[in-house]
Amino acid sequence: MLQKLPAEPHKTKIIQKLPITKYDERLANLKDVCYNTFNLRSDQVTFDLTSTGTSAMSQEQLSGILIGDEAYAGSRNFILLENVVKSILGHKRVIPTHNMLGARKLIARVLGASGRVVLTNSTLADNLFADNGMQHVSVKKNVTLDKIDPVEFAGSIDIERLNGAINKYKPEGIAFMLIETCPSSGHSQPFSFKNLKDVCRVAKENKIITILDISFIIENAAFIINSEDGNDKKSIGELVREMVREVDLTLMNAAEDCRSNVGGFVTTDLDDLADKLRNQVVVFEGLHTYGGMAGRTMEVVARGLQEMVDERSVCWKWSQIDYLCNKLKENDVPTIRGGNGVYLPVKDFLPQLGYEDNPLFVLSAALYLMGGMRIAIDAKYEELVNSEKSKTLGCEIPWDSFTNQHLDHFAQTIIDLHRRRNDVQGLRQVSTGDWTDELRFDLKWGNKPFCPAVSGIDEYRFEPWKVKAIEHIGFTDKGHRVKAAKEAGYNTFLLKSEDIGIDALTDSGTSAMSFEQWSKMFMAHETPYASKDYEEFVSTVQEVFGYRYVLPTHQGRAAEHICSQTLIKDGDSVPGNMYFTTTKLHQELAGGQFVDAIIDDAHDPDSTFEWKGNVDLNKMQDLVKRVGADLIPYLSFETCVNMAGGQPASMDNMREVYDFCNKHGILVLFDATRCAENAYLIRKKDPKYQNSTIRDILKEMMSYGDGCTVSSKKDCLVNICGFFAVNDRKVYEKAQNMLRIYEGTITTGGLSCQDLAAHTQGVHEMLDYNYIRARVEQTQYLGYKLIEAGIPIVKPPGSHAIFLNARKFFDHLDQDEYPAQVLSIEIFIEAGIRTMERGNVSKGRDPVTSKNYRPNLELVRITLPRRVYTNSHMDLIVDAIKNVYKRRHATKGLRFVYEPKELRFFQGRFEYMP
Ligand code: P61
Repeated sequence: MLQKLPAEPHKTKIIQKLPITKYDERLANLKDVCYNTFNLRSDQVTFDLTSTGTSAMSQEQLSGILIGDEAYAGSRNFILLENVVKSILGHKRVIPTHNMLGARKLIARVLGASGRVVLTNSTLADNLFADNGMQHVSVKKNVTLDKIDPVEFAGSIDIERLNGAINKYKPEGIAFMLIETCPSSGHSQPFSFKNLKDVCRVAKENKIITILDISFIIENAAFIINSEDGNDKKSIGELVREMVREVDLTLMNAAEDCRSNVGGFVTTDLDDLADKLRNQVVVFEGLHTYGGMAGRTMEVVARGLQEMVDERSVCWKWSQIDYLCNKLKENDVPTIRGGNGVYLPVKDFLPQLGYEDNPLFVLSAALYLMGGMRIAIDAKYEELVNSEKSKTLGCEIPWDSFTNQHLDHFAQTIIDLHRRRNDVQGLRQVSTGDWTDELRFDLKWGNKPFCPAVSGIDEYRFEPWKVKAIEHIGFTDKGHRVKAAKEAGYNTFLLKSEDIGIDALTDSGTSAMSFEQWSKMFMAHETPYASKDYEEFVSTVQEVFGYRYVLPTHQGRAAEHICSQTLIKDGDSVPGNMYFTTTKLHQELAGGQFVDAIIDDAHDPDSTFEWKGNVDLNKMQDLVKRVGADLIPYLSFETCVNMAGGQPASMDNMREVYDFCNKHGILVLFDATRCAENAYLIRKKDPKYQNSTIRDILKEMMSYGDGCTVSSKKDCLVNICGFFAVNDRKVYEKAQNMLRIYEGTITTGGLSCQDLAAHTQGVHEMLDYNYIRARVEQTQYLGYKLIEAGIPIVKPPGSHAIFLNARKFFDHLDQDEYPAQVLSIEIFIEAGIRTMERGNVSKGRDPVTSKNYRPNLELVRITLPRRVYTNSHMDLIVDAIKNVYKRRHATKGLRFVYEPKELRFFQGRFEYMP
């Protein structure tokens, strides 16, 4: 049996922004294309629900794009494809083609002949075969729509019909037999393995060539493993080979299960046939070693073929379709579960519409109008209406590109439409055409709305991006993790990333970049000197942050080094709203002393004050009184304070603090590392800003300061980079010198131009309201779920991380038994989730007394990378912590077995107390 997975067995590597539209725009778009969704432009469509060429690739596959050997003959990519076909499918010969039609064309030329028939389980005639004079004869088992679900193996061939057809047309009159895996013309229903064997036996007896269309072999195999007796112990890989062994040839649309955007091939062990097919390739496709595919496409296809039998990714697609299907069924929506998605029976869905109302097109247009989804209808019209395909509309789910939040949106749209189905009116055809893409419609009743607007449907609650590339994540069993934890000395910093499932150690440099960022990187011109990329970097930061002078640095601490050395002199005091390790260190290295000026609430994990990042003006006043404003070069004002739990400061506080500092000649320098998150929380919590853009809020925030340091590895959505920006020319000039000495040229800060280009795009993306909402709300989602489960956390939930209160969690442990360290390792052992200790271990020992500092906050930080994990992963984290909480009193403390003097949390090793 395939295992049900609660969350993706991968993380997101690259995202692409989804075009998001409003009801009125969609209505206008529909009118423009005469209600035929095929003709909507991709930038008008939020969700293209076709699996063809739309799946996310693995990062290994994607990198294949750069490994194309574009040799005309005998390329390395082709050799790889041959080898992978041998190992995955078991066939020794492969004939590459530009896509599925290319493969069918070769077959038609080699095996077809005018007047012969094609016996098949497809109900839709193949236009290419028809064009070559062949007749389509469906011998599929007859199963009525209401009987398909659960698993009737309705894609099987009816042996009696098959024998009847062979008798009628005689083996000589039959070109070949084509068996499609989960045919889309039959609601993506599988055939059984037994049926495949029976059919191939009959074909062999009659000397009829058998061809298996393996475009959806994984879905078909998954059905067999899950529902056909005697197959539940097989792996997907085994079954795929066994299925292929039954037939003479396979043909593949590589834009489906291979998860390429394009490409195809034919495989066989029959040398004669292979040679004939190769001879046709040169006529129609290209050369026999590339077949009309770019070398890079062959690489992507080969890697995709190799990966397609990966059990966990199959389990995830299976779980996702079950998830969507169950949601619909629970809400009484007529639904058929297909291998490749869910299929909506049109008659049951819109019973009031007759054939002349074009209900299939109505349903497609209505789903676009209601939820921005496109399920285009792409066929020869005459053939379509005579096939089973016209009876359902298939919402195909591509591999890995949508999250369960997207699926929730699909379900909600379909459910809402179904509830209001009686208000939906028909479409009348206003132009004829042979092909569905040519058809045009108008409303049947011109004055009545086509289908109702649903209030709230435009309030999107899903990630405003789709997944373009994924990275597989380590999955291990508990036994393995117990061993790994021991080997790592019970320190999460010492764990290997391959042992980690969900890595919530940090949000620093761990973001998924967008395709747009990658494309900007590729367009950069490398130089250590002045460049366009540098100029754009500077002008974007100037425009967004509002400061006059900008210096790129390789990351945050480099900016802090320069800023501190430029502004602080020996004996200065530097107030800040809570310390951060690197910030404080650089202040001290420059001769300053850090003074905590955050409000007291920030130190109380149970205070639910919503601006726990605020600076306490009384503390500032006291400091000025105590040391004098002359010895305070600047206030370091952090946005969404990391160590306080990702807590924001209010706009009012920023304004008041700036006024105060101005009066005393003290500069305000923001640590604007998490400034977009702070801006979002201002918009959310302060009614004065609820209609403002993130860009405007951020600009106003920064106007209450004289400059900033930023680690761009957080909000700016890059894996590396930082900057220092100021208004004062003298400070800038001094800082430039530091940059030249310590970092790189003044125009790169030691970065590549690619990094600068990715940053420019990242800054624009962080200001996108839909993005930043999804980002912060994911953290909030995790926080409130934990609170609901009674888990003690720092309240209120912040922006980038949730902090568990380990002291309360393990109330039976003394702080010198390092409860936060215990909790972080227990969460790893429970579910492979990596978090960070922020308590007694991190704080260290008092050098005078040698005693642990025993800080007030004994916390574990669960930090969420941006755009990387989904809410399904969040649910997994919650479940894991709940389990650790249940057994908390049986959990023992830790003690050091190796304790470094400096920053002991990084390298320290522990053992459990006896
Ligand atoms: C983090 F355990 N933060 O949160 P750099 N300012 C602020 C930060 O959060 C920050 C930096 C400056 C990290 C990485 C980290 O002891 C640690 O680009 C508000 O990392 O140089 C970094 O920016 C420094 C984690 C840093 C640590 C130091 O995970």
